[in-house]
Amino acid sequence: MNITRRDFLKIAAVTGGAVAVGTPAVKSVLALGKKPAPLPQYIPTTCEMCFWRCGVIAKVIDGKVVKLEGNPIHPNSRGKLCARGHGGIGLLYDPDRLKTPLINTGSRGEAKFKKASWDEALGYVAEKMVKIKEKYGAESMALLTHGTISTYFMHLLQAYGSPNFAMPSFALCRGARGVAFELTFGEDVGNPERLDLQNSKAVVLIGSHLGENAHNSQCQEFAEAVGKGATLIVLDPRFSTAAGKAKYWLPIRPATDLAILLAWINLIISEGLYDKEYVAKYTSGFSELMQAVKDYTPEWAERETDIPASLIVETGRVLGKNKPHVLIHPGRHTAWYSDNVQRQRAVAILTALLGAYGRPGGIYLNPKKKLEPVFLSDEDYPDHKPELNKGNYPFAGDEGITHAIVKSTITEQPYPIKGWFITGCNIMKAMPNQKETLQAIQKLDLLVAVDMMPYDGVMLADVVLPESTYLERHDDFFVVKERALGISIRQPVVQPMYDTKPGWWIAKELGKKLGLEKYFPWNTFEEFLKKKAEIWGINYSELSKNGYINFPESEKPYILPGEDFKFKTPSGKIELVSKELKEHGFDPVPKYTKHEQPPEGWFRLIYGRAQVHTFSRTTNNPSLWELMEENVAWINARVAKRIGIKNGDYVVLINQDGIKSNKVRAKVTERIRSDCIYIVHGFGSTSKLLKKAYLRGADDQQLISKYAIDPISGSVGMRVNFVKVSKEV
Ligand SMILES: Nc1nc2c(c(=O)[nH]1)N[C@H]1C(S)=C(S)[C@@H](COP(=O)(O)OP(=O)(O)OC[C@H]3O[C@@H](n4cnc5c(=O)[nH]c(N)nc54)[C@H](O)[C@@H]3O)O[C@H]1N2
Ligand SMILES: Nc1nc2c(c(=O)[nH]1)N[C@H]1C(S)=C(S)[C@@H](COP(=O)(O)OP(=O)(O)OC[C@H]3O[C@@H](n4cnc5c(=O)[nH]c(N)nc54)[C@H](O)[C@@H]3O)O[C@H]1N2
Ligand code: SF4
Ligand SMILES: [Mo]
Repeated sequence: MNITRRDFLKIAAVTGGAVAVGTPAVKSVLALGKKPAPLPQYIPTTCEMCFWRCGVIAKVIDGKVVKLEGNPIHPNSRGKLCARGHGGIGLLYDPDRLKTPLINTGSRGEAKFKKASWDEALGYVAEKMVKIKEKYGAESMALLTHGTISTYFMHLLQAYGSPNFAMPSFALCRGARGVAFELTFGEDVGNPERLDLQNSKAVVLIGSHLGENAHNSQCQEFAEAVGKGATLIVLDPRFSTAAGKAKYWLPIRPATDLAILLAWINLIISEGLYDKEYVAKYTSGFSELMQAVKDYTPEWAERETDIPASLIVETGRVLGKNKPHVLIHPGRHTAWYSDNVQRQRAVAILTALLGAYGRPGGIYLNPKKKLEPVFLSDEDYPDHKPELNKGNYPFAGDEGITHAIVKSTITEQPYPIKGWFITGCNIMKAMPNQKETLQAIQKLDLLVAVDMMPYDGVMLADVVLPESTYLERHDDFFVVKERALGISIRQPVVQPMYDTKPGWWIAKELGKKLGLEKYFPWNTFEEFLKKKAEIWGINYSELSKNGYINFPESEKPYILPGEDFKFKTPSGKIELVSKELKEHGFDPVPKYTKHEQPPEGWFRLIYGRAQVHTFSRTTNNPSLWELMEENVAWINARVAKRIGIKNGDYVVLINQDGIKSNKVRAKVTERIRSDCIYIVHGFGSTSKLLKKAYLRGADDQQLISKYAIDPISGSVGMRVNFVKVSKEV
């Protein structure tokens, strides 16, 4: 069902307290002595099945969630949810959920769990944390975290005295893009990305497999752009869902995208196809850029990328012709090779040349309004030793670098790390080189996991603390920058099941046991939210009733014609040539780097998303598992014939380090190049507590035993592993 705005107003009226008990109809049923059917309630909240964070309306009957729908007034959902969003019910009622705190009674990672009370489990953790602080210093506790829960545990960790946290969202996801866009435009493109797809006349997808990557409103706008006839150019070694909609599918040789980007930049400059006025007014470094790219001809790019020069020219001209209404998708998962920032810089430079930043159909601007930060407490954090979570990467982001934490734990340099919290992050699936992760955890005195499900990382913990799902808890407000600034609320739609607790409660109670109660000066999280709403001048009950409110006056999506617009770079201009990179000894204009290609008989392992799953976290979800029980290995049809593999055969993948995957079915297809094998990320769980996901499909991470590092940002290159395929016997 698609709820219209009018329907929603009706729904809001029902949830707003006008529940129909006592109406004549109900009375007459009562008079007959029959129990009235319970009336549904419609409660708005925010999805956490992925990080797009759509507005959800939960239909609840008799304390049970029966349906989840998209909130029509929320710009990320626009009345619709993706399959995973609907699948939130599967998470809530998954029988394999963590139900009580657990303590491992075996050796590290043995998962010999005994049930514990909250008091016992938190007491155990606090005692170990006190010992770590006494012996090594508070900085020796680290946090690997992802999602909303991060807020509370980063706060707790800093109150305790450690700055050492890291999230996969930087080095393993969109960090390189953020750095590249900040260096060029002075700001990242945001999360959700500020893409004006609905007005694009040409769209370039470099990887970005929209449709399989199912970020809700982005996919809706993408479909709108395609429906309105935008020319779609897809660079992907695999014929992705998006490639199926494209006018140009360029099956690029993996690891060579920078070549085509540089050739397009060169072509657009040399043929005068760039936006001359925009470039003159808003950019710096144009002549230096022109010199630096002049040898990157389409013929040279053809040799690198396997894409005919004539097609590179034709598509480059499409971009020039449609400027400025062109969206070169800035990507999201950009942790590909060792030159991620430079590849993303080329995307940013091309966007600038086409005059597409701050223009219709390109990347729209941040809303004008800013909300003052409201912290969980006014207390200052204690002083601490210098952080080690950024490694030695000059442009590492504030979200930290996961592999810097892992390396320091192993080497004890610059100082030892002796405790890890893992909250909302599956360390065995998110981070490459599982052997390294396992080596690191053996050095720890304490490993605590806060999760909802016994996924692989949780099984390694000494103490497991079960969090309530997003449908059972309050969380901090979400500030949405979707054209206008808005705020989305998360609130419980049902009471927490089992002996689970919200993340804020767990952090606060542990804080109390550590003598840090002054950092949690509120009793319930709703009390804090109400205070925050008051400071921000928001009507809390309206927000709670509708799920989302916005500030329409904050919308200023485009640079006005002739406007004296200042970018947030040191020069106030778009930096085609990056002074900051130069100062740090890096190329100020991207230079092409050649990456190793697979030797004869080997294939590059590439990976991506399935429309109905989120990373590893939904593989056991009963509703979504039904839609896709395991992943498959895409193998080129000619290759499969040569090595005697038929569609549907079980195969195993073996990587350059001799690591053998779990068995996985072959998908024999013309829709992938012959030099790579593709699997959907997140499968092949080794947790026996997951009745559905256990050993279903192959785990890409297991095969990613090698990774490259981008020296600029610390962003990881995960597509540098080669595999062989053999039939499972
Ligand atoms: N359904 C669903 N949607 C999601 C998520 C999810 O888990 N499930 N996760 C969300 C998150 S956090 C992220 S970061 C994004 C990730 O999604 P994207 O940002 O779209 O990820 P990419 O790595 O860009 O895209 C994967 C595609 O890259 C192709 N590819 C592999 N190697 C190369 C190469 O060398 N060059 C080119 N041009 N293409 C290549 C693969 O064939 C695949 O089609 O998805 C988001 N959306
Ligand atoms: N090989 C490979 N590695 C990758 C990627 C890839 O495509 N291939 N993708 C990368 C990208 S783009 C990203 S963003 C990261 C994602 O990395 P992660 O976010 O770590 O992804 P998941 O594997 O889904 O693990 C999430 C864990 O958090 C738990 N969880 C989910 N929601 C909640 C919650 O509300 N509360 C609590 N307490 N726990 C929760 C889940 O049960 C699960 O155990 O992985 C990165 N790593
Ligand atoms: S895109 Fe889907 S899973 Fe992600 S927040 Fe929206 S509905 Fe939930
Ligand atoms: Mo990501």
